[in-house]
Amino acid sequence: MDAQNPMEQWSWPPRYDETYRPPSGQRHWFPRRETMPAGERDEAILARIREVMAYAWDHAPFYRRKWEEAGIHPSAIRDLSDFEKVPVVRKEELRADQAAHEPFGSYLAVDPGEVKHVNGTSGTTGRPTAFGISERDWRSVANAHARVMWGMGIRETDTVLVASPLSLYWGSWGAYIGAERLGARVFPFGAGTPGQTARTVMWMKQMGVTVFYGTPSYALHLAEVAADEGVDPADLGLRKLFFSGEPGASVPTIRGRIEAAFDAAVYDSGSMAEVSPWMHLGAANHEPGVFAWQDLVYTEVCDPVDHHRVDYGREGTPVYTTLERTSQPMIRLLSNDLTRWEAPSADRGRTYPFLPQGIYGRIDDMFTVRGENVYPSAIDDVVMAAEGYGGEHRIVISRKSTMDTLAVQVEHRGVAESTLDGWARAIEDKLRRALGVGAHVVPVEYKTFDRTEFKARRVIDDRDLLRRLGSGS
Ligand code: 8LE
Repeated sequence: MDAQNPMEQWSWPPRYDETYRPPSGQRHWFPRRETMPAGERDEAILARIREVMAYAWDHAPFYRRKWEEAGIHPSAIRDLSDFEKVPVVRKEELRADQAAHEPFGSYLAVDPGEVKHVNGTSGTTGRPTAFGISERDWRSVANAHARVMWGMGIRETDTVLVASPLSLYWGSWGAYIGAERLGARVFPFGAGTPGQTARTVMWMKQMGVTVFYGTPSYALHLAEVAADEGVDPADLGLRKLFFSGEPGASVPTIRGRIEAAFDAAVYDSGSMAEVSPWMHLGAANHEPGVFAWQDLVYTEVCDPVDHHRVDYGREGTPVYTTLERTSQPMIRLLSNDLTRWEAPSADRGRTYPFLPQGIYGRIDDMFTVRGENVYPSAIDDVVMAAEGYGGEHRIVISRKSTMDTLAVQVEHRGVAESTLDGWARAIEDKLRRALGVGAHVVPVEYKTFDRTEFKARRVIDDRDLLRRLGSGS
């Protein structure tokens, strides 16, 4: 342990020794930071939050305006409960602020000349948001990601395939620079162009790829394409796959399908691009779920209405604060995702709060059918476990008179025509038990639906259509 630096390279602004790498057999990149008593770490985090807030107050007019309006000054934050009073930042606010202060918004806290990398939201509708990243932040993210990937057991001897779009998407670049910093070989194949997936399979074999990064949906699609090409995905030689971007790696059925297809270990990861290092959620030993690496991005699982932390054991929405970003610091960014958190426990090998089911959905994607809240990922979990599941499905919510109904169109493969009805009824039974509401299962032919190379969109909400036409309620 470095006596000058009791938390191992913990400073503001962040500064990392770029030559550092632990011995290969060591489990933790920074053992002290990752295993110290959570309470002690929280004290350091509180001091850091005050520094980050003071920095934002001085350098980012967006935050000063917002906090002045709320009557909050950084010096008033005396404990982590005080911090809960700091108003959350919504993505719409960032978008509006960028529109008013082109191109990076008034939450840019460095001189525009210091912005050396631009990424952005990849959404096709609405105004995109630009991420202006300084060289210092780029390096902080690389160091953080190398550290989390190290925790997944990725080593310098690995070849890491980046199999999500290498364009504006921060996810791909974050994985790239993390793997590079770790000293691994990086193979930026990307994803999303026609015919690319079959070529990926070929190149994976040739390059001896050992680690895959992408979305869970894409890994399943890749397995399907490999099989179509006559290659058993388990023979591709992968040791590990790690994911971000959508639920899946902590959804037991999806996780199990990926593990079985590739005969490799699966790790969940991810939060939001705005709070890169997004990989602040790392892996637990071969179990679903993720850690909240609080010393990188301080995560509060909050009540979605009052934005105060919920107790451990409860469900809420993550609110994120970057502790190592200087160019566009995010201070209490509201995710509107859903998760449940558990208290830190030394038994898990890292003393971070733990999210046993990962992030299981977005509040906006949750729908209510006959009074029950339903998450698409809960439906995925049931449907994908069915023997004879063909690889894709669609969830259709529609409105009959005043009642919402739920139907799931499920591809089948290898199910005898005469038994299809029973097959569908059996899935309906399982859905009823898992969701608490009935759903109508409609079997459809294998490959009816398009596969995605990025994030899946499986929900078709007919009620939206009704609303748009003005005939819904
Ligand atoms: C469940 C984290 C990153 C860069 O991979 C990403 O996807 O960031 P992006 O594009 O800003 O999208 C963030 C949203 O994707 C989150 O709010 C959440 O709804 C979803 N998401 C990302 N990672 C996960 C996830 N949902 N599990 C994940 N591991």
